[in-house]
Amino acid sequence: PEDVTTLDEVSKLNEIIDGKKFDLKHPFFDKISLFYGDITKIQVDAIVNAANDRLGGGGGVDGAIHRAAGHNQLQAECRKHTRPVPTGEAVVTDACKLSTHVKKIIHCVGPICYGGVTDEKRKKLESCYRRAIQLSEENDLRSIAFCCISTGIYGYDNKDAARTVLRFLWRHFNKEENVEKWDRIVLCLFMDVDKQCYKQYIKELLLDP
Ligand code: AR6
Repeated sequence: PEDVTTLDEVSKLNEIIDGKKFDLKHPFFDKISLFYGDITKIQVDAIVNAANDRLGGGGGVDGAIHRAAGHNQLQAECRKHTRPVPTGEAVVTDACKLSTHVKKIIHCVGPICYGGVTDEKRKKLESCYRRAIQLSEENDLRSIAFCCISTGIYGYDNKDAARTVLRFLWRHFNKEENVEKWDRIVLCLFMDVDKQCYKQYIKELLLDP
Protein backbone atom coordinates (compact mmCIF):
# COMPACT_ATOMS: atom_id res chain seq x y z
CA PRO A 1 0.00 0.00 0.00
CA GLU A 2 1.08 3.54 -0.80
CA ASP A 3 1.04 5.01 2.70
CA VAL A 4 3.29 2.33 4.15
CA THR A 5 6.89 3.11 5.14
CA THR A 6 9.43 0.51 4.06
CA LEU A 7 12.53 -0.38 6.06
CA ASP A 8 14.71 1.40 3.48
CA GLU A 9 12.95 4.61 4.40
CA VAL A 10 13.49 4.28 8.16
CA SER A 11 16.75 5.70 9.49
CA LYS A 12 19.06 3.52 11.51
CA LEU A 13 20.39 4.76 14.82
CA ASN A 14 23.81 5.46 13.41
CA GLU A 15 22.22 7.84 10.91
CA ILE A 16 20.15 9.53 13.62
CA ILE A 17 22.89 10.11 16.14
CA ASP A 18 25.99 12.14 15.43
CA GLY A 19 28.03 9.04 14.68
CA LYS A 20 31.49 10.60 14.40
CA LYS A 21 31.74 11.21 18.11
CA PHE A 22 31.08 7.65 19.08
CA ASP A 23 32.20 4.11 18.44
CA LEU A 24 29.35 2.88 16.29
CA LYS A 25 30.69 -0.58 15.61
CA HIS A 26 28.31 -2.02 18.16
CA PRO A 27 25.83 -4.03 16.03
CA PHE A 28 23.02 -2.32 17.91
CA PHE A 29 23.40 0.77 15.71
CA ASP A 30 23.08 -1.06 12.46
CA LYS A 31 20.04 -3.06 13.40
CA ILE A 32 17.94 -0.60 15.34
CA SER A 33 15.80 2.16 13.86
CA LEU A 34 13.50 4.77 15.31
CA PHE A 35 10.19 5.40 13.55
CA TYR A 36 7.81 8.19 14.50
CA GLY A 37 4.18 7.47 13.80
CA ASP A 38 1.55 4.79 13.43
CA ILE A 39 2.85 1.25 13.87
CA THR A 40 0.30 -0.14 11.40
CA LYS A 41 2.02 1.82 8.63
CA ILE A 42 5.42 0.15 8.71
CA GLN A 43 6.45 -2.68 6.44
CA VAL A 44 7.98 -5.24 8.80
CA ASP A 45 7.59 -8.97 9.32
CA ALA A 46 6.05 -8.45 12.76
CA ILE A 47 4.43 -5.61 14.65
CA VAL A 48 4.11 -5.70 18.42
CA ASN A 49 0.81 -4.87 20.04
CA ALA A 50 0.41 -3.62 23.63
CA ALA A 51 -2.49 -5.91 24.46
CA ASN A 52 -4.52 -6.69 27.56
CA ASP A 53 -4.47 -10.18 29.06
CA ARG A 54 -7.82 -11.07 27.48
CA LEU A 55 -6.53 -10.12 24.02
CA GLY A 56 -9.90 -8.44 23.69
CA GLY A 57 -8.86 -5.27 21.90
CA GLY A 58 -9.07 -1.85 23.51
CA GLY A 59 -7.84 1.71 23.12
CA GLY A 60 -4.40 3.05 22.25
CA VAL A 61 -2.21 1.08 19.90
CA ASP A 62 -4.33 -2.03 20.49
CA GLY A 63 -7.36 -0.23 19.08
CA ALA A 64 -5.38 1.07 16.10
CA ILE A 65 -4.05 -2.41 15.31
CA HIS A 66 -7.48 -4.00 15.64
CA ARG A 67 -9.01 -1.40 13.32
CA ALA A 68 -6.29 -1.83 10.72
CA ALA A 69 -6.23 -5.64 10.89
CA GLY A 70 -10.03 -5.97 11.00
CA HIS A 71 -11.48 -6.27 14.49
CA ASN A 72 -13.55 -9.42 13.96
CA GLN A 73 -10.89 -11.29 12.05
CA LEU A 74 -8.18 -10.43 14.58
CA GLN A 75 -10.48 -11.36 17.48
CA ALA A 76 -11.04 -14.77 15.90
CA GLU A 77 -7.25 -15.23 15.77
CA CYS A 78 -6.82 -14.08 19.37
CA ARG A 79 -9.45 -16.52 20.61
CA LYS A 80 -7.24 -19.42 19.46
CA HIS A 81 -4.91 -18.65 22.38
CA THR A 82 -5.28 -19.56 26.04
CA ARG A 83 -6.26 -16.48 28.04
CA PRO A 84 -5.61 -14.65 30.28
CA VAL A 85 -2.09 -14.24 28.92
CA PRO A 86 0.32 -13.68 31.85
CA THR A 87 1.95 -10.26 32.22
CA GLY A 88 5.32 -10.23 30.49
CA GLU A 89 4.23 -12.91 28.02
CA ALA A 90 3.43 -12.69 24.32
CA VAL A 91 1.46 -14.60 21.67
CA VAL A 92 1.59 -14.53 17.87
CA THR A 93 -1.37 -14.18 15.54
CA ASP A 94 -1.94 -13.75 11.87
CA ALA A 95 -1.84 -10.15 10.65
CA CYS A 96 -5.28 -10.46 8.97
CA LYS A 97 -5.94 -7.39 6.80
CA LEU A 98 -2.50 -6.00 7.56
CA SER A 99 -0.99 -8.97 5.73
CA THR A 100 -0.27 -6.84 2.64
CA HIS A 101 2.82 -5.60 4.49
CA VAL A 102 2.99 -7.41 7.86
CA LYS A 103 3.28 -11.19 8.39
CA LYS A 104 2.41 -11.52 12.07
CA ILE A 105 1.19 -9.54 15.04
CA ILE A 106 2.87 -10.24 18.37
CA HIS A 107 0.59 -9.36 21.29
CA CYS A 108 2.53 -8.53 24.45
CA VAL A 109 0.90 -8.00 27.81
CA GLY A 110 2.86 -5.31 29.60
CA PRO A 111 2.76 -4.51 33.32
CA ILE A 112 0.08 -2.17 34.70
CA CYS A 113 2.05 0.47 36.54
CA TYR A 114 0.07 3.16 38.32
CA GLY A 115 1.88 3.12 41.63
CA GLY A 116 5.37 3.72 40.21
CA VAL A 117 7.96 1.43 38.68
CA THR A 118 9.28 -1.48 40.74
CA ASP A 119 11.96 -4.04 39.89
CA GLU A 120 9.25 -6.57 39.26
CA LYS A 121 7.42 -4.32 36.78
CA ARG A 122 10.70 -3.53 35.06
CA LYS A 123 11.42 -7.22 34.66
CA LYS A 124 7.97 -7.80 33.20
CA LEU A 125 8.46 -5.02 30.69
CA GLU A 126 11.83 -6.43 29.67
CA SER A 127 10.24 -9.86 29.42
CA CYS A 128 7.76 -8.55 26.81
CA TYR A 129 10.62 -7.50 24.56
CA ARG A 130 12.54 -10.72 25.16
CA ARG A 131 9.52 -12.91 24.40
CA ALA A 132 8.65 -10.93 21.27
CA ILE A 133 12.19 -11.43 20.00
CA GLN A 134 12.13 -15.14 20.83
CA LEU A 135 8.77 -15.68 19.15
CA SER A 136 9.95 -13.80 16.06
CA GLU A 137 13.02 -15.98 15.79
CA GLU A 138 10.93 -19.13 16.19
CA ASN A 139 8.64 -17.94 13.39
CA ASP A 140 11.46 -16.86 11.03
CA LEU A 141 10.47 -13.23 11.27
CA ARG A 142 13.49 -11.03 10.57
CA SER A 143 12.14 -7.55 11.22
CA ILE A 144 9.94 -6.24 14.00
CA ALA A 145 8.39 -2.95 15.10
CA PHE A 146 7.79 -2.38 18.81
CA CYS A 147 5.38 0.16 20.21
CA CYS A 148 6.19 1.63 23.64
CA ILE A 149 4.51 -1.13 25.63
CA SER A 150 2.78 -0.11 28.90
CA THR A 151 3.64 3.59 28.65
CA GLY A 152 0.13 4.71 27.64
CA ILE A 153 -3.01 3.52 29.37
CA TYR A 154 -0.99 1.18 31.64
CA GLY A 155 0.90 4.14 33.11
CA TYR A 156 4.53 2.96 33.04
CA ASP A 157 7.01 5.85 33.36
CA ASN A 158 8.29 6.86 29.90
CA LYS A 159 11.87 7.51 30.98
CA ASP A 160 12.21 4.27 32.85
CA ALA A 161 10.70 2.35 29.94
CA ALA A 162 13.10 3.89 27.39
CA ARG A 163 16.06 3.10 29.61
CA THR A 164 14.91 -0.45 30.34
CA VAL A 165 14.20 -1.25 26.69
CA LEU A 166 17.41 0.24 25.30
CA ARG A 167 19.56 -1.35 27.96
CA PHE A 168 18.01 -4.75 27.22
CA LEU A 169 18.48 -4.36 23.45
CA TRP A 170 22.05 -3.15 23.95
CA ARG A 171 22.93 -6.28 25.91
CA HIS A 172 21.02 -8.61 23.60
CA PHE A 173 22.60 -7.31 20.41
CA ASN A 174 26.07 -7.27 21.82
CA LYS A 175 26.30 -10.93 20.84
CA GLU A 176 27.00 -11.67 17.20
CA GLU A 177 24.84 -14.81 17.18
CA ASN A 178 21.83 -12.73 18.22
CA VAL A 179 22.46 -10.14 15.54
CA GLU A 180 22.63 -12.50 12.58
CA LYS A 181 19.00 -13.52 12.77
CA TRP A 182 17.76 -9.99 12.28
CA ASP A 183 17.33 -7.46 9.50
CA ARG A 184 15.90 -4.72 11.68
CA ILE A 185 14.39 -3.83 15.02
CA VAL A 186 12.20 -0.74 14.77
CA LEU A 187 11.25 1.22 17.86
CA CYS A 188 8.00 2.94 16.98
CA LEU A 189 7.62 6.15 18.99
CA PHE A 190 4.22 7.79 18.92
CA MET A 191 4.52 10.47 21.60
CA ASP A 192 6.97 13.39 21.73
CA VAL A 193 7.92 12.44 25.27
CA ASP A 194 9.13 9.06 24.01
CA LYS A 195 11.19 10.62 21.22
CA GLN A 196 12.92 12.75 23.84
CA CYS A 197 13.45 9.89 26.28
CA TYR A 198 14.85 7.52 23.65
CA LYS A 199 17.21 10.09 22.15
CA GLN A 200 18.45 11.12 25.55
CA TYR A 201 19.03 7.61 26.75
CA ILE A 202 20.74 6.49 23.56
CA LYS A 203 23.26 9.28 24.17
CA GLU A 204 23.70 8.23 27.78
CA LEU A 205 24.34 4.66 26.67
CA LEU A 206 26.97 5.85 24.22
CA LEU A 207 28.80 7.87 26.82
CA ASP A 208 28.57 5.23 29.53
CA PRO A 209 27.75 1.77 28.10
N1 AR6 B 1 1.07 3.36 16.63
C1 AR6 B 1 2.10 3.31 17.49
N2 AR6 B 1 2.02 3.61 18.79
C2 AR6 B 1 0.82 3.99 19.25
C3 AR6 B 1 -0.32 4.07 18.42
C4 AR6 B 1 -0.15 3.74 17.06
N3 AR6 B 1 -1.17 3.78 16.19
N4 AR6 B 1 -1.37 4.49 19.18
C5 AR6 B 1 -0.90 4.66 20.44
N5 AR6 B 1 0.43 4.37 20.48
P1 AR6 B 1 -1.19 2.06 24.96
P2 AR6 B 1 -0.48 0.25 27.18
C6 AR6 B 1 1.36 4.41 21.60
O1 AR6 B 1 -2.05 2.87 25.84
O2 AR6 B 1 -0.02 1.41 27.98
C7 AR6 B 1 -5.33 -0.90 25.54
O3 AR6 B 1 -6.65 -0.56 25.83
C8 AR6 B 1 0.98 5.20 22.81
O4 AR6 B 1 1.15 6.59 22.57
O5 AR6 B 1 -1.70 1.74 23.60
O6 AR6 B 1 0.39 -0.95 27.12
C9 AR6 B 1 -5.07 -2.39 25.70
O7 AR6 B 1 -6.21 -3.15 25.33
C10 AR6 B 1 1.97 4.66 23.82
O8 AR6 B 1 3.24 5.27 23.58
O9 AR6 B 1 -0.79 0.63 25.63
C11 AR6 B 1 -4.75 -2.51 27.15
O10 AR6 B 1 -5.92 -2.59 27.92
C12 AR6 B 1 2.10 3.18 23.44
O11 AR6 B 1 1.51 3.09 22.12
C13 AR6 B 1 -4.02 -1.22 27.46
O12 AR6 B 1 -4.48 -0.27 26.49
C14 AR6 B 1 1.37 2.24 24.37
O13 AR6 B 1 0.19 2.84 24.85
C15 AR6 B 1 -2.52 -1.34 27.32
O14 AR6 B 1 -1.91 -0.16 27.75
